[in-house]
Amino acid sequence: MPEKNIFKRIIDREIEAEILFEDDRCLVFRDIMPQAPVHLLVIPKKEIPSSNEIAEEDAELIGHLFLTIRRIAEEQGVAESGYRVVLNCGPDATQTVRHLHFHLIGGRSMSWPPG
Ligand code: DGP
Repeated sequence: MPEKNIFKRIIDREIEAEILFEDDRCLVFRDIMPQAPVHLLVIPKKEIPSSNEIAEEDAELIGHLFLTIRRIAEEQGVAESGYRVVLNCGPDATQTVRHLHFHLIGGRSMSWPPG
């Protein structure tokens, strides 16, 4: 049996995380290494390793994740001030966890381009 990745273990409550929202399709929790006052991870419960593996059948799920991001951004008070949604895919983008996730980052001003 392949080893569960860390986010699957959070979904299955095998390791702790500060969970802000959950429904049947997704989970939102605080990043353990926050880069801003608001730094959340929005993940599907479905095990999709990266954006390279998103399938046609996942289109509605991805839309649901973005609607969740919009709602959580409002709840966190960053919808007006602004926030960044980051998806790291693969080694050049420093993806470290092979479970699709969107970083929702806000609460401070940011620069562009990213490092
Ligand atoms: P990346 O794969 O580079 O897009 O980033 C993965 C993020 O996941 C990174 O910002 C740190 C976070 N992270 C890694 N392990 C854990 C964990 O066990 N708990 C939580 N809450 N976050 C984690």
